[in-house]
Amino acid sequence: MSMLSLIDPEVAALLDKEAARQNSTLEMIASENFVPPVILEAQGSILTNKYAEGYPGNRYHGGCEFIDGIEALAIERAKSLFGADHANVQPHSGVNANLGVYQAVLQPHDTILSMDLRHGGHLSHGAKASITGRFFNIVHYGVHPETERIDYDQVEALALGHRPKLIVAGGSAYPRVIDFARFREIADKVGALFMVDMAHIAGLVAAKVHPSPVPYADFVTSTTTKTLRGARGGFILCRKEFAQKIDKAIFPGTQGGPILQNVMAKAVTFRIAGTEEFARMQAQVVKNASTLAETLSASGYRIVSGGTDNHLMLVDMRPRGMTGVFAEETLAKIGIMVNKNLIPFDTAPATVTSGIRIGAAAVTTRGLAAEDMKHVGSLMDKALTSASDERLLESLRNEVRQVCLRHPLYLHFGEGALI
Ligand code: DSN
Repeated sequence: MSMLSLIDPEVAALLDKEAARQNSTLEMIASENFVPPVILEAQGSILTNKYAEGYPGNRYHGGCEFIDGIEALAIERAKSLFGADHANVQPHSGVNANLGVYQAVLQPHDTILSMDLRHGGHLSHGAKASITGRFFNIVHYGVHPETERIDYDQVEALALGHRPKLIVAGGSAYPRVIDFARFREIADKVGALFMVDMAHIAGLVAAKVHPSPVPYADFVTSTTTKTLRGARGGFILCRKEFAQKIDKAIFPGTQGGPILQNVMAKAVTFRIAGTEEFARMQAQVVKNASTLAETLSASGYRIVSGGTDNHLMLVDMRPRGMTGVFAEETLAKIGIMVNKNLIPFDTAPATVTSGIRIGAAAVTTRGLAAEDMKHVGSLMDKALTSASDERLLESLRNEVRQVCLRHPLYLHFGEGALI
């Protein structure tokens, strides 16, 4: 019997149910993944007992000699993995990392040029509902209506017209490679700073299956979750000249004490992300995503921008007469988890949407290969096509359970079982 079930059976029962849910469903929400057991161990460690405001060698609390060693390892590993001058590994999340950059180099009401959330950007890039949309003057670029790829000419025209202090690239629902060099050129033309939020693609970047933003950006922010498949938290990479400003912007600027068990798990995350097994898995993520996109496209679904270069795709459900919310709910009935998502130029409300976002990272961690993705694509299509046939849905749910049983979580981790 676990300690949790003895001390708090109510919470333990819910945790058991969540474990069963994770085990028996196919997780295809693009931002999710399954961390290696060692990350669970690190995040559940005694470091949660410690305060350590400040940075290695310069703390506001005593007793930090070992904590300093752990944070220094995380910093050095992040720098080495991504080839950066400086790393701050304390942001509690991706949003906190972005706030840290804004705090470091912007004043309230300064102009940020960033990707529209409705075209694949992120809330913390200035969406109205976010604090970032309230404190800064936000100008958005989007994708081209025909190619559905970032319209770099529009980015340039907006930059010339609005003279932003900061240009932001990256997002949470953009399936194509981003031309960081072009962004840098535009930023230089208008004297803007350039930040890339690589949270979704950080694992692909670490594995070199997506171009790195580090040589081009002044600041690169990220989470250590998603494709990087590690600790729950964020980090910032930056050029040497911004190191002090960034550190001050995180502590004391926007955060108090770091969550040290997560800082330790970040150190482990960066170590694992430098291995060949990790790189092979990331290449498989990209292959799995494109195989699924082709499978769905062959069944009459429209893949936004015609395909994917990374771990995710946006599927336009309209050619099959469906909405995003219908697709999300129907797929959940057979145990395939995706999220409804606005597609570029969507006329449906955000609560309905015309599309879904599908990611291949978590199922790849689980050990699914390209052939499995064809199978998953056909299960999806069958469910969506016959959504009112309860008996069919039940048999598809069983098929999904069988796939999950063949790839159990935390027993078999595909190639490189322990990491
Ligand atoms: N924006 C959330 C997502 O991509 O699902 C997480 O940052």
